[in-house]
Amino acid sequence: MATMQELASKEGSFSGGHRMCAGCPVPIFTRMLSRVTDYEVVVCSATGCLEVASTIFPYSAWKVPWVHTAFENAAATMSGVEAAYKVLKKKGKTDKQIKCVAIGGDGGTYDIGLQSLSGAMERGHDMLYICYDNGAYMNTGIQRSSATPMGAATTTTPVGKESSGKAHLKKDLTSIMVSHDLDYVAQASIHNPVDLSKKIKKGIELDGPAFLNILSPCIPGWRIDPSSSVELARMGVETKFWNLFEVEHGKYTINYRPRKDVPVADWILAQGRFKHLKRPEHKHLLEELQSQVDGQWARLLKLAGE
Ligand SMILES: Cc1ncc(C[n+]2csc(CCOP(=O)(O)OP(=O)(O)O)c2C)c(N)n1
Ligand code: SF4
Ligand SMILES: [Mg+2]
Repeated sequence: MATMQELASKEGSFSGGHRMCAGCPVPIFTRMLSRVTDYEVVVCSATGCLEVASTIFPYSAWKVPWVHTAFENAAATMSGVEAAYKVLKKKGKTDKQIKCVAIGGDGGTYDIGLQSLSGAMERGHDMLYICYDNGAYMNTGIQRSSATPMGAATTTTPVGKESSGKAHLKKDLTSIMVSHDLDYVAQASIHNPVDLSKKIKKGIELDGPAFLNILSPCIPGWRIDPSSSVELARMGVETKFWNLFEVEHGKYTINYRPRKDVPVADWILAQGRFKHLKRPEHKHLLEELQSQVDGQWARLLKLAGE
């Protein structure tokens, strides 16, 4: 694997001048796609912030071939691209070395695109599917998704007399993808470019289906300062809310172990979407979130055979 300096000197797959919010961390990984590999990549994005803000007609921030698809079917669209490439290769009509990458937000992946993703992975298409998980339907005004953490305020889980934010637990999509017995499943975070770039490279270059779930803080959705997105991703990992691991045909490897036990409340209370949890009547929610995080880490250690 090249050093970060070497990677940074290669042409990125994504340019500046896009219209993501200032401080949005999504371009950190979209730039890497062409840098981590010598394959040519074809990218497809489901509707969501990335698609809307990177391809406002007649402009495009993409420097690689890119396909727009509907909200619910990025994986199905990329299945077609991959199948067409295979046929062209078989017929000798191309000698290019191409790899396929489909990208969706959490709404487009955990929720509406899940059947499309599951089908493409089960059929074994040679593609990397990347979910950037910012924990809500951000592009349409911050509605809750099944990836929204419990207790978060969104426009469809507002905080008031009757509600303390989202009442349900975050879906564990990464485990659902592991149960597809894929060649590669991993969790990464935008604050750790070394780990992130290795995982993107692995997922792109292996010959088979791969899934990567990336924690991506959102400035308006998390109600945070534009300068803090990388720090909040780091805190998400340090508090074990979001663990960095990879799974190859069921074999788990933990890629990062926080050195200290940092309470999940430190991460939660640094975000405006959870500010109501500072009130004493919501103490039990913080305790519940901590016990979920503890249980999640204990389960991961067990799965990794420790
Ligand atoms: C079938 C359908 N329903 C609803 C929409 C409206 N829509 C477009 S993007 C979006 C939210 C996307 O959320 P997510 O996938 O999490 O990406 P983010 O905006 O957070 O980047 C919604 C609801 C749509 N385009 N198509
Ligand atoms: S709303 Fe959130 S995910 Fe969308 S561009 Fe802004 S910071 Fe990025
Ligand atoms: Mg989202």
